[in-house]
Amino acid sequence: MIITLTQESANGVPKKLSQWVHSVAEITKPDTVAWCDGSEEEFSSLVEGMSSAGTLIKLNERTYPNCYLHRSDPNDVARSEEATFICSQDKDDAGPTNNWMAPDEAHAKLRQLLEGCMLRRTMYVIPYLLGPVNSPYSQVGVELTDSPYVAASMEIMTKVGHAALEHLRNDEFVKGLHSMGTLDPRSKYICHFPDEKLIMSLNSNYGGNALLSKKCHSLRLASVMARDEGWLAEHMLIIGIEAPDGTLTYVTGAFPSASGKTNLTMLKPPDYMKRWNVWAVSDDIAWIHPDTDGVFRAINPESGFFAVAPNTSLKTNPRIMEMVKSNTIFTNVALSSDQTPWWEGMGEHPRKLWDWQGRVWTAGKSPGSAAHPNSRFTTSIRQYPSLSPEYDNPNGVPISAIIFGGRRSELVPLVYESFSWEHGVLIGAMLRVETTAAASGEVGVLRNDPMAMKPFCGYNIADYFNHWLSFSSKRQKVPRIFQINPFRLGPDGRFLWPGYSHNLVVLKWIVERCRGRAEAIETPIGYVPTPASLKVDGMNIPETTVSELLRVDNAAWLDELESTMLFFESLGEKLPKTLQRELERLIDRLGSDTHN
Ligand code: GTP
Ligand code: SPV
Ligand code: MN
Repeated sequence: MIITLTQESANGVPKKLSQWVHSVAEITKPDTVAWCDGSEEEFSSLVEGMSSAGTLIKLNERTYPNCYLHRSDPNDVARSEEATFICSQDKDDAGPTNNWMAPDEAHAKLRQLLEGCMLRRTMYVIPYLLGPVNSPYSQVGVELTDSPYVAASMEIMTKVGHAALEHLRNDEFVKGLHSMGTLDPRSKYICHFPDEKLIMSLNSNYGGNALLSKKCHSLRLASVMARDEGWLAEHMLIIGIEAPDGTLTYVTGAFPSASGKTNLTMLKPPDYMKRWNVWAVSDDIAWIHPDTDGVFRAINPESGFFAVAPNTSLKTNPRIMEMVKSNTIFTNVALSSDQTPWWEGMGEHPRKLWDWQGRVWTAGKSPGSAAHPNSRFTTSIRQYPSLSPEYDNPNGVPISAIIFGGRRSELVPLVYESFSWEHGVLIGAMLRVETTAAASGEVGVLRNDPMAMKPFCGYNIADYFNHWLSFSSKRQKVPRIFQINPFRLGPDGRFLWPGYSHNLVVLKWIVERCRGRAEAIETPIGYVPTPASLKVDGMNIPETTVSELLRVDNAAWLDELESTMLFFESLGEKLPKTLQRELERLIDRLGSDTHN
């Protein structure tokens, strides 16, 4: 239940927190201050309030019980990288891949916009815990927001209320202040103050800009803490892969936004691999700490999914379809006349359909897609049928492999393994992939997105590479590093690899490499599977397609490395020498290889 701040409810709340809440309320001037406890009653009252206000549409209670549709402002549908700032004291700490604003300037600018921005609104106080209860790796944040959509979403995405306040007794907390403001895109700011552990986000109500626990806290601020404290905060999925003999291999995967993390996490084995399974730990973020034995242990800071809807279907991902059938908030999907959600790639479209902006939509006639390409669903991780029993383990899961990936219609083979940790760090650092609809801007343009962290690293990316290199096989049991690419296109413009559930074939090869069992060919770029080692009985794919998917084109790689060199040059003096040396070695290997 939402309770207005009284002396009683403030009991048990550290003074530091209540003082901050009061000081913000004095500036933003909400009608009411409501402390959220994360209960079901509270969630119901939030969604009922939005339904009466018309900002949420209740879906068909019979087919989609407790599900809702939210339509956002048409100009507020994706992350806004151009409005995202790192406000470190020193500009160089933000580095060449981030926007920077001086902290004083940012405070002054935002202070003006905050004045009275919550007039006639409720300010929700959302204490949230990231990570398992009683884990040394977990963290607390508090988000203040005037958006009931954000409050309800936070209750799905994090552990709100008691668990957070308990953890807060002996820990610091990250402060997040969010206001929808006027949603004026010209005054949109998502500002991060690493020195103050503070986030301020104004004039957007979109997930990645407004759910401050997610990219702002768990990645941008956490990456700075991770650098200072010797761990990693990464844009990575975490899964446990179960082999037929019952052994579990945990791997993480860093792929840029809208590039397959959720789908790999929720993979249902194809019929020909029924004795394998994939257990989900995280679909978007991993906090990885080397333990005292040097083992990399990963936790999921989040408790829910905020994931891409289009192209999810019973064919591509039945486990997701099952999961989103109840207790889910959909954002910017299309709606049929029987109040069920619909999106492109789900299957045949219903006869009558409203698009994501609520306009009647007719296939072949209406412009654009019915669902927004970045339409999403928000669902609790507890709803997921193949959730790893280790999801809540306070010590995390031990990681054997790290996979880098992303959309590359050419060049990058289906899968290969690095020669060493340092070579693997180079593979991550030179990740160059096609942009997607998850961020505003053009789609399908190649850009450097090192470790899938270009939009999320809260400090200088060259220092970040150095931080990765500070882990080494001499001191830690570092995971093996792989790159995958299920997005290679054939001459007809179609995907060469069927992807989705079939990606388990690739995961199987990775697991078997970790267990010293799978064969590989040494190529200049790394270890590539022999076609035989990738073959799984029952998978129907022509041998010629497999050879094409595994082909390494030396000349094309040399071209690619030209652009890597330019990217590395743009990072200036701080670029680690080790990385430069690894790049030169790769160029030498490609130049002296006569096979291709
Ligand atoms: P964020 O939530 O933005 O970080 O994205 P993500 O990396 O979790 O991406 P997600 O799994 O949601 O996939 C994004 C889009 O790619 C969806 O439309 C998927 O259906 C599609 N997709 C995922 N895996 C595959 C695959 O193996 N092959 C193909 N062709 N498409 C895929
Ligand atoms: C991404 O863009 O990588 C996402 C969605 O996971 S958001 O939380 O909006 O950033
Ligand atoms: Mn993401």
